[in-house]
Amino acid sequence: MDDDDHYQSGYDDHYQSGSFPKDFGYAPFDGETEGSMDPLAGEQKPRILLMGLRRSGKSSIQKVVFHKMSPNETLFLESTNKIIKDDISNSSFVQFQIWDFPGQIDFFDPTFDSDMIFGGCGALVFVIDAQDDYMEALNKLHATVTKANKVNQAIKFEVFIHKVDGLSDDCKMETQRDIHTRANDDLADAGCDQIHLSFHLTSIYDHSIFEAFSKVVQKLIPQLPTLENLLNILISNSAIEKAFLFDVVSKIYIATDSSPVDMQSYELCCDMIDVVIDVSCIYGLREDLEAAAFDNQSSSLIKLNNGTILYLREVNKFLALVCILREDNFDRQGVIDYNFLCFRKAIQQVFELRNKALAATNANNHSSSPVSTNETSNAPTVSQTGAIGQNGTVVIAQS
Ligand SMILES: Nc1nc2c(ncn2[C@@H]2O[C@H](COP(=O)(O)OP(=O)(O)OP(=O)(O)O)[C@@H](O)[C@H]2O)c(=O)[nH]1
Ligand SMILES: [Mg+2]
Repeated sequence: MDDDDHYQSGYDDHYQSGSFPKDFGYAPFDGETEGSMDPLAGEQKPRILLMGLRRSGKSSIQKVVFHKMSPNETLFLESTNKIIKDDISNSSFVQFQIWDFPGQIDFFDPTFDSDMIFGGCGALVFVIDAQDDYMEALNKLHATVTKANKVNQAIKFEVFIHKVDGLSDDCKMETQRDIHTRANDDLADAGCDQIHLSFHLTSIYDHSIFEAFSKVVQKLIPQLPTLENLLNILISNSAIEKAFLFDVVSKIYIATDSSPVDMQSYELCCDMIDVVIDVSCIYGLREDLEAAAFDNQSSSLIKLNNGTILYLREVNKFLALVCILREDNFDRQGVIDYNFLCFRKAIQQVFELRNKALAATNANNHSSSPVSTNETSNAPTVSQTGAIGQNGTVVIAQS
Protein backbone atom coordinates (compact mmCIF):
# COMPACT_ATOMS: atom_id res chain seq x y z
CA MET A 1 0.00 0.00 0.00
CA ASP A 2 2.91 2.26 0.79
CA ASP A 3 4.26 1.75 -2.67
CA ASP A 4 0.94 2.68 -4.12
CA ASP A 5 0.65 5.84 -2.14
CA HIS A 6 4.11 6.83 -3.12
CA TYR A 7 3.39 6.14 -6.75
CA GLN A 8 0.16 8.05 -6.75
CA SER A 9 1.43 11.08 -4.94
CA GLY A 10 4.52 11.15 -7.14
CA TYR A 11 2.39 10.99 -10.19
CA ASP A 12 0.09 13.63 -8.87
CA ASP A 13 2.85 16.15 -8.33
CA HIS A 14 3.93 15.59 -11.84
CA TYR A 15 0.40 15.70 -13.11
CA GLN A 16 -0.38 18.95 -11.36
CA SER A 17 2.61 20.63 -12.86
CA GLY A 18 1.58 19.37 -16.26
CA SER A 19 -2.14 20.04 -16.02
CA PHE A 20 -3.80 22.46 -18.37
CA PRO A 21 -5.19 25.72 -17.20
CA LYS A 22 -8.90 25.31 -16.67
CA ASP A 23 -9.75 27.84 -19.36
CA PHE A 24 -7.98 25.83 -22.03
CA GLY A 25 -10.31 23.00 -22.77
CA TYR A 26 -13.57 21.89 -24.22
CA ALA A 27 -16.56 24.15 -23.86
CA PRO A 28 -19.12 23.06 -21.32
CA PHE A 29 -22.03 21.19 -22.73
CA ASP A 30 -25.49 21.11 -21.32
CA GLY A 31 -26.66 17.59 -22.01
CA GLU A 32 -30.27 18.59 -21.59
CA THR A 33 -30.30 21.02 -24.51
CA GLU A 34 -29.19 18.60 -27.14
CA GLY A 35 -29.84 19.75 -30.67
CA SER A 36 -30.38 23.43 -30.05
CA MET A 37 -27.70 25.65 -31.61
CA ASP A 38 -25.18 23.23 -33.00
CA PRO A 39 -26.16 21.98 -36.44
CA LEU A 40 -24.20 18.81 -35.79
CA ALA A 41 -25.78 18.10 -32.45
CA GLY A 42 -27.78 15.00 -31.91
CA GLU A 43 -27.58 11.79 -33.80
CA GLN A 44 -25.02 12.73 -36.43
CA LYS A 45 -22.13 12.63 -34.01
CA PRO A 46 -20.90 9.16 -33.18
CA ARG A 47 -21.50 8.28 -29.60
CA ILE A 48 -19.21 6.59 -27.14
CA LEU A 49 -21.02 4.96 -24.26
CA LEU A 50 -19.31 4.42 -20.91
CA MET A 51 -20.90 1.51 -19.07
CA GLY A 52 -19.97 -0.76 -16.20
CA LEU A 53 -20.84 -1.48 -12.60
CA ARG A 54 -21.10 1.21 -9.94
CA ARG A 55 -17.78 2.70 -8.80
CA SER A 56 -15.89 1.02 -11.63
CA GLY A 57 -14.45 4.39 -12.65
CA LYS A 58 -16.54 5.57 -15.63
CA SER A 59 -17.02 9.18 -14.58
CA SER A 60 -13.39 9.40 -13.46
CA ILE A 61 -12.22 8.34 -16.91
CA GLN A 62 -14.41 10.89 -18.63
CA LYS A 63 -13.34 13.69 -16.30
CA VAL A 64 -9.62 12.90 -16.43
CA VAL A 65 -9.37 12.44 -20.17
CA PHE A 66 -11.67 15.21 -21.37
CA HIS A 67 -11.90 17.69 -18.54
CA LYS A 68 -8.38 17.76 -17.13
CA MET A 69 -9.45 16.63 -13.70
CA SER A 70 -6.50 15.48 -11.66
CA PRO A 71 -6.77 11.75 -10.78
CA ASN A 72 -6.89 12.40 -7.04
CA GLU A 73 -9.87 14.71 -7.41
CA THR A 74 -11.93 11.79 -8.74
CA LEU A 75 -12.02 10.45 -5.19
CA PHE A 76 -14.68 13.06 -4.53
CA LEU A 77 -16.87 12.30 -7.54
CA GLU A 78 -20.42 11.46 -6.66
CA SER A 79 -22.15 8.43 -8.03
CA THR A 80 -23.85 9.15 -11.36
CA ASN A 81 -27.63 8.83 -11.20
CA LYS A 82 -28.68 9.69 -14.73
CA ILE A 83 -27.09 9.55 -18.16
CA ILE A 84 -24.63 12.43 -18.53
CA LYS A 85 -24.07 13.49 -22.12
CA ASP A 86 -20.83 15.24 -22.87
CA ASP A 87 -20.17 16.78 -26.26
CA ILE A 88 -16.54 16.59 -27.38
CA SER A 89 -16.84 18.62 -30.54
CA ASN A 90 -14.41 21.47 -30.08
CA SER A 91 -11.83 19.46 -31.84
CA SER A 92 -12.01 19.10 -35.58
CA PHE A 93 -11.46 15.41 -35.88
CA VAL A 94 -12.54 14.25 -32.51
CA GLN A 95 -16.22 14.94 -32.87
CA PHE A 96 -18.34 12.76 -30.72
CA GLN A 97 -20.48 12.60 -27.64
CA ILE A 98 -19.64 10.62 -24.55
CA TRP A 99 -22.52 9.28 -22.56
CA ASP A 100 -21.62 8.42 -18.99
CA PHE A 101 -24.10 5.92 -17.56
CA PRO A 102 -25.06 5.27 -13.97
CA GLY A 103 -23.66 1.96 -12.74
CA GLN A 104 -27.02 0.51 -11.78
CA ILE A 105 -28.67 0.89 -15.17
CA ASP A 106 -31.27 -1.79 -15.83
CA PHE A 107 -31.88 -2.88 -19.42
CA PHE A 108 -35.21 -4.41 -18.53
CA ASP A 109 -36.55 -1.16 -17.20
CA PRO A 110 -39.28 -0.05 -19.65
CA THR A 111 -37.89 3.50 -19.65
CA PHE A 112 -34.57 2.25 -21.03
CA ASP A 113 -34.83 2.94 -24.74
CA SER A 114 -32.22 0.57 -26.12
CA ASP A 115 -32.96 1.42 -29.77
CA MET A 116 -32.26 5.07 -29.14
CA ILE A 117 -29.23 4.45 -26.93
CA PHE A 118 -27.45 1.77 -28.93
CA GLY A 119 -28.74 2.89 -32.32
CA GLY A 120 -26.39 5.82 -32.92
CA CYS A 121 -23.56 4.39 -30.87
CA GLY A 122 -20.08 4.07 -32.39
CA ALA A 123 -18.28 2.45 -29.48
CA LEU A 124 -19.29 0.98 -26.16
CA VAL A 125 -16.62 1.16 -23.48
CA PHE A 126 -17.30 -1.30 -20.68
CA VAL A 127 -15.30 -0.54 -17.54
CA ILE A 128 -14.36 -3.38 -15.17
CA ASP A 129 -12.76 -2.64 -11.80
CA ALA A 130 -9.75 -4.97 -11.77
CA GLN A 131 -9.14 -4.37 -8.06
CA ASP A 132 -12.51 -5.83 -7.21
CA ASP A 133 -14.15 -9.21 -7.74
CA TYR A 134 -15.12 -9.07 -11.40
CA MET A 135 -17.59 -11.94 -11.75
CA GLU A 136 -20.63 -9.70 -11.53
CA ALA A 137 -19.02 -7.27 -13.95
CA LEU A 138 -18.50 -10.09 -16.44
CA ASN A 139 -22.19 -11.03 -16.26
CA LYS A 140 -23.15 -7.43 -16.82
CA LEU A 141 -20.67 -7.17 -19.70
CA HIS A 142 -22.24 -10.18 -21.35
CA ALA A 143 -25.77 -8.84 -20.94
CA THR A 144 -24.76 -5.40 -22.21
CA VAL A 145 -22.85 -6.59 -25.23
CA THR A 146 -25.47 -9.05 -26.42
CA LYS A 147 -28.27 -6.53 -25.97
CA ALA A 148 -26.34 -3.77 -27.77
CA ASN A 149 -25.30 -6.05 -30.59
CA LYS A 150 -28.92 -7.02 -31.24
CA VAL A 151 -29.78 -3.36 -31.79
CA ASN A 152 -26.67 -2.30 -33.67
CA GLN A 153 -24.09 -4.68 -35.16
CA ALA A 154 -21.71 -1.86 -35.99
CA ILE A 155 -20.85 -1.02 -32.37
CA LYS A 156 -17.21 -1.53 -31.42
CA PHE A 157 -16.92 -3.12 -27.99
CA GLU A 158 -14.01 -1.97 -25.84
CA VAL A 159 -13.41 -3.51 -22.43
CA PHE A 160 -11.31 -1.40 -20.05
CA ILE A 161 -9.76 -3.56 -17.35
CA HIS A 162 -9.47 -0.56 -15.10
CA LYS A 163 -7.66 0.55 -11.92
CA VAL A 164 -4.66 -1.64 -12.75
CA ASP A 165 -2.40 0.81 -10.91
CA GLY A 166 -3.01 -1.33 -7.82
CA LEU A 167 -1.82 -4.56 -9.47
CA SER A 168 1.62 -6.05 -10.05
CA ASP A 169 2.67 -6.69 -13.66
CA ASP A 170 2.10 -10.42 -13.31
CA CYS A 171 -1.28 -9.86 -11.79
CA LYS A 172 -2.25 -7.46 -14.61
CA MET A 173 -1.44 -10.08 -17.23
CA GLU A 174 -3.21 -12.82 -15.34
CA THR A 175 -6.32 -10.67 -14.83
CA GLN A 176 -6.41 -9.68 -18.47
CA ARG A 177 -6.04 -13.29 -19.60
CA ASP A 178 -8.74 -14.47 -17.21
CA ILE A 179 -11.22 -11.73 -18.16
CA HIS A 180 -10.49 -12.23 -21.85
CA THR A 181 -11.10 -15.99 -21.67
CA ARG A 182 -14.21 -15.80 -19.54
CA ALA A 183 -15.84 -13.02 -21.55
CA ASN A 184 -15.21 -14.77 -24.86
CA ASP A 185 -16.31 -18.15 -23.47
CA ASP A 186 -19.57 -16.59 -22.31
CA LEU A 187 -20.16 -15.18 -25.76
CA ALA A 188 -19.29 -18.47 -27.44
CA ASP A 189 -21.68 -20.36 -25.13
CA ALA A 190 -24.45 -17.97 -26.10
CA GLY A 191 -23.67 -18.48 -29.81
CA CYS A 192 -22.41 -14.92 -30.26
CA ASP A 193 -18.91 -15.71 -31.52
CA GLN A 194 -19.19 -12.97 -34.11
CA ILE A 195 -19.03 -10.28 -31.40
CA HIS A 196 -15.50 -8.98 -31.08
CA LEU A 197 -14.27 -7.53 -27.79
CA SER A 198 -11.07 -5.45 -27.52
CA PHE A 199 -9.33 -5.34 -24.15
CA HIS A 200 -7.23 -2.56 -22.64
CA LEU A 201 -5.44 -2.35 -19.28
CA THR A 202 -6.12 1.13 -17.94
CA SER A 203 -5.59 3.45 -15.01
CA ILE A 204 -6.26 7.15 -14.55
CA TYR A 205 -2.99 7.41 -12.62
CA ASP A 206 -0.83 7.01 -15.70
CA HIS A 207 -1.04 7.48 -19.47
CA SER A 208 -2.70 4.14 -20.13
CA ILE A 209 -6.18 5.66 -20.07
CA PHE A 210 -5.21 8.22 -22.72
CA GLU A 211 -3.65 5.55 -24.87
CA ALA A 212 -6.68 3.29 -24.59
CA PHE A 213 -9.04 6.15 -25.40
CA SER A 214 -6.88 7.07 -28.37
CA LYS A 215 -7.43 3.60 -29.78
CA VAL A 216 -11.18 3.78 -29.16
CA VAL A 217 -11.45 7.14 -30.89
CA GLN A 218 -9.26 6.13 -33.82
CA LYS A 219 -11.69 3.38 -34.74
CA LEU A 220 -14.34 6.07 -35.17
CA ILE A 221 -12.29 8.24 -37.50
CA PRO A 222 -13.03 7.29 -41.09
CA GLN A 223 -10.00 9.24 -42.33
CA LEU A 224 -7.58 7.15 -40.22
CA PRO A 225 -5.96 5.23 -43.12
CA THR A 226 -5.31 8.51 -44.95
CA LEU A 227 -3.77 10.09 -41.86
CA GLU A 228 -1.58 7.05 -41.21
CA ASN A 229 -0.47 7.04 -44.78
CA LEU A 230 0.48 10.70 -44.60
CA LEU A 231 2.43 10.10 -41.40
CA ASN A 232 4.26 7.14 -42.92
CA ILE A 233 5.34 9.21 -45.89
CA LEU A 234 6.39 12.06 -43.64
CA ILE A 235 8.56 9.97 -41.34
CA SER A 236 10.24 7.94 -44.03
CA ASN A 237 11.23 11.07 -45.94
CA SER A 238 12.34 13.02 -42.92
CA ALA A 239 14.27 10.33 -41.02
CA ILE A 240 11.85 10.60 -38.10
CA GLU A 241 11.57 7.60 -35.77
CA LYS A 242 8.00 8.07 -34.61
CA ALA A 243 5.28 10.66 -35.19
CA PHE A 244 1.98 11.21 -33.44
CA LEU A 245 -0.87 13.44 -34.50
CA PHE A 246 -2.31 14.72 -31.24
CA ASP A 247 -5.60 16.28 -30.32
CA VAL A 248 -3.99 18.89 -28.10
CA VAL A 249 -6.73 19.37 -25.53
CA SER A 250 -7.37 15.73 -24.71
CA LYS A 251 -3.86 14.44 -25.53
CA ILE A 252 -5.49 11.63 -27.42
CA TYR A 253 -3.46 10.71 -30.46
CA ILE A 254 -5.75 10.45 -33.39
CA ALA A 255 -3.19 8.81 -35.64
CA THR A 256 0.38 7.63 -35.70
CA ASP A 257 2.63 6.03 -38.30
CA SER A 258 2.44 2.28 -38.62
CA SER A 259 5.52 1.41 -36.53
CA PRO A 260 4.53 -0.04 -33.15
CA VAL A 261 3.69 2.40 -30.36
CA ASP A 262 5.69 2.06 -27.22
CA MET A 263 4.18 3.50 -24.11
CA GLN A 264 7.26 5.52 -23.13
CA SER A 265 7.36 7.39 -26.44
CA TYR A 266 3.70 8.21 -26.09
CA GLU A 267 4.22 9.45 -22.53
CA LEU A 268 7.14 11.60 -23.61
CA CYS A 269 5.05 13.22 -26.32
CA CYS A 270 2.13 13.80 -23.92
CA ASP A 271 4.49 15.45 -21.46
CA MET A 272 5.88 17.63 -24.19
CA ILE A 273 2.40 18.93 -25.01
CA ASP A 274 1.90 19.78 -21.33
CA VAL A 275 5.18 21.66 -21.26
CA VAL A 276 4.40 23.63 -24.41
CA ILE A 277 0.93 24.59 -23.27
CA ASP A 278 2.12 25.54 -19.78
CA VAL A 279 4.97 27.67 -21.05
CA SER A 280 2.73 29.32 -23.65
CA CYS A 281 0.11 30.06 -21.04
CA ILE A 282 2.63 31.73 -18.79
CA TYR A 283 4.68 33.58 -21.38
CA GLY A 284 2.36 33.70 -24.41
CA LEU A 285 0.77 36.90 -25.67
CA ARG A 286 -2.32 37.44 -23.63
CA GLU A 287 -4.59 39.02 -26.23
CA ASP A 288 -6.60 35.89 -26.71
CA LEU A 289 -6.24 33.33 -23.98
CA GLU A 290 -6.77 30.20 -26.02
CA ALA A 291 -4.74 31.38 -28.96
CA ALA A 292 -1.96 32.26 -26.55
CA ALA A 293 -1.77 28.66 -25.41
CA PHE A 294 -1.77 27.02 -28.81
CA ASP A 295 -1.77 28.82 -32.15
CA ASN A 296 -0.17 28.66 -35.56
CA GLN A 297 3.12 29.87 -34.14
CA SER A 298 3.28 26.97 -31.71
CA SER A 299 6.36 24.88 -32.20
CA SER A 300 8.89 23.43 -29.85
CA LEU A 301 12.13 21.51 -29.85
CA ILE A 302 13.39 19.53 -26.87
CA LYS A 303 16.80 17.84 -26.89
CA LEU A 304 17.14 14.87 -24.58
CA ASN A 305 20.49 13.81 -23.21
CA ASN A 306 20.36 10.47 -25.04
CA GLY A 307 20.74 11.99 -28.50
CA THR A 308 17.01 12.12 -29.15
CA ILE A 309 14.96 15.12 -30.17
CA LEU A 310 11.29 15.82 -29.59
CA TYR A 311 9.85 18.16 -32.17
CA LEU A 312 6.36 19.65 -31.97
CA ARG A 313 4.59 21.63 -34.69
CA GLU A 314 1.10 23.05 -34.88
CA VAL A 315 -1.03 21.43 -37.59
CA ASN A 316 -4.25 23.30 -37.00
CA LYS A 317 -6.19 24.83 -34.15
CA PHE A 318 -6.73 21.44 -32.53
CA LEU A 319 -3.98 19.21 -33.75
CA ALA A 320 -0.26 19.05 -33.16
CA LEU A 321 2.33 16.82 -34.73
CA VAL A 322 4.86 15.48 -32.24
CA CYS A 323 7.88 13.65 -33.61
CA ILE A 324 10.70 11.70 -32.03
CA LEU A 325 13.94 11.65 -33.98
CA ARG A 326 17.68 11.21 -33.63
CA GLU A 327 19.70 14.33 -33.10
CA ASP A 328 22.06 13.36 -35.96
CA ASN A 329 19.15 13.38 -38.38
CA PHE A 330 18.04 16.81 -37.33
CA ASP A 331 20.88 18.62 -39.08
CA ARG A 332 18.65 18.70 -42.11
CA GLN A 333 15.93 20.61 -40.33
CA GLY A 334 15.07 22.48 -43.51
CA VAL A 335 13.99 19.28 -45.22
CA ILE A 336 11.99 18.20 -42.20
CA ASP A 337 10.26 21.57 -42.04
CA TYR A 338 9.52 21.53 -45.73
CA ASN A 339 8.08 18.03 -45.51
CA PHE A 340 6.05 19.12 -42.53
CA LEU A 341 4.48 21.95 -44.55
CA CYS A 342 3.48 19.46 -47.24
CA PHE A 343 2.05 17.23 -44.57
CA ARG A 344 0.09 20.09 -43.03
CA LYS A 345 -1.33 21.03 -46.40
CA ALA A 346 -2.47 17.47 -47.00
CA ILE A 347 -4.16 17.37 -43.60
CA GLN A 348 -5.97 20.59 -44.46
CA GLN A 349 -7.27 18.98 -47.62
CA VAL A 350 -8.58 16.05 -45.62
CA PHE A 351 -10.36 18.52 -43.34
CA GLU A 352 -11.83 20.50 -46.20
CA LEU A 353 -13.22 17.37 -47.70
CA ARG A 354 -14.64 16.31 -44.41
CA ASN A 355 -16.25 19.69 -43.83
CA LYS A 356 -17.77 19.57 -47.30
CA ALA A 357 -19.20 16.16 -46.55
CA LEU A 358 -20.61 17.46 -43.27
CA ALA A 359 -22.10 20.50 -44.97
CA ALA A 360 -23.68 18.27 -47.60
CA THR A 361 -25.14 16.07 -44.88
CA ASN A 362 -26.55 19.13 -43.18
CA ALA A 363 -27.99 20.43 -46.41
CA ASN A 364 -29.78 17.14 -46.87
CA ASN A 365 -31.43 18.09 -43.63
CA HIS A 366 -32.13 15.67 -40.86
CA SER A 367 -30.40 12.83 -42.59
CA SER A 368 -29.65 10.51 -39.71
CA SER A 369 -26.73 8.71 -41.32
CA PRO A 370 -23.30 9.73 -40.12
CA VAL A 371 -20.69 11.15 -42.45
CA SER A 372 -20.03 8.71 -45.23
CA THR A 373 -17.14 6.45 -44.46
CA ASN A 374 -16.29 6.43 -48.15
CA GLU A 375 -15.00 9.93 -48.01
CA THR A 376 -11.47 8.74 -47.49
CA SER A 377 -11.53 7.47 -51.04
CA ASN A 378 -11.72 11.09 -52.19
CA ALA A 379 -9.09 12.28 -49.79
CA PRO A 380 -5.80 13.44 -51.19
CA THR A 381 -3.55 10.59 -52.07
CA VAL A 382 0.07 10.90 -51.29
CA SER A 383 2.82 9.91 -53.60
CA GLN A 384 6.41 10.12 -52.63
CA THR A 385 9.27 11.10 -54.82
CA GLY A 386 12.78 10.42 -53.77
CA ALA A 387 14.16 9.98 -50.33
CA ILE A 388 15.69 12.54 -48.07
CA GLY A 389 18.98 13.77 -49.51
CA GLN A 390 17.86 13.49 -53.12
CA ASN A 391 15.13 16.00 -53.35
CA GLY A 392 13.74 15.23 -49.91
CA THR A 393 10.16 16.13 -50.69
CA VAL A 394 6.78 14.67 -50.12
CA VAL A 395 4.59 15.43 -53.06
CA ILE A 396 0.91 15.61 -52.37
CA ALA A 397 -1.17 14.95 -55.43
CA GLN A 398 -4.92 15.24 -55.63
CA SER A 399 -6.30 12.11 -57.22
N1 LIG B 1 -6.93 3.29 -8.03
C1 LIG B 1 -7.75 3.77 -8.95
N2 LIG B 1 -8.94 4.31 -8.59
C2 LIG B 1 -9.74 4.77 -9.55
C3 LIG B 1 -9.37 4.75 -10.94
N3 LIG B 1 -10.39 5.28 -11.66
C4 LIG B 1 -11.34 5.62 -10.78
N4 LIG B 1 -10.97 5.34 -9.52
C5 LIG B 1 -11.74 5.59 -8.27
O1 LIG B 1 -12.92 4.83 -8.33
C6 LIG B 1 -13.96 5.49 -7.61
C7 LIG B 1 -15.24 5.49 -8.40
O2 LIG B 1 -15.12 6.28 -9.53
P1 LIG B 1 -16.34 6.85 -10.36
O3 LIG B 1 -15.73 7.46 -11.57
O4 LIG B 1 -17.25 7.68 -9.55
O5 LIG B 1 -17.09 5.51 -10.78
P2 LIG B 1 -18.39 5.37 -11.68
O6 LIG B 1 -18.17 4.13 -12.50
O7 LIG B 1 -18.67 6.62 -12.42
O8 LIG B 1 -19.51 5.09 -10.60
P3 LIG B 1 -21.10 5.29 -10.76
O9 LIG B 1 -21.33 6.68 -11.25
O10 LIG B 1 -21.62 5.06 -9.38
O11 LIG B 1 -21.58 4.24 -11.70
C8 LIG B 1 -13.44 6.89 -7.31
O12 LIG B 1 -13.08 6.94 -5.95
C9 LIG B 1 -12.18 7.03 -8.17
O13 LIG B 1 -11.19 7.83 -7.56
C10 LIG B 1 -8.09 4.18 -11.28
O14 LIG B 1 -7.65 4.11 -12.42
N5 LIG B 1 -7.33 3.70 -10.26
MG1 LIG C 1 -20.26 7.85 -12.47
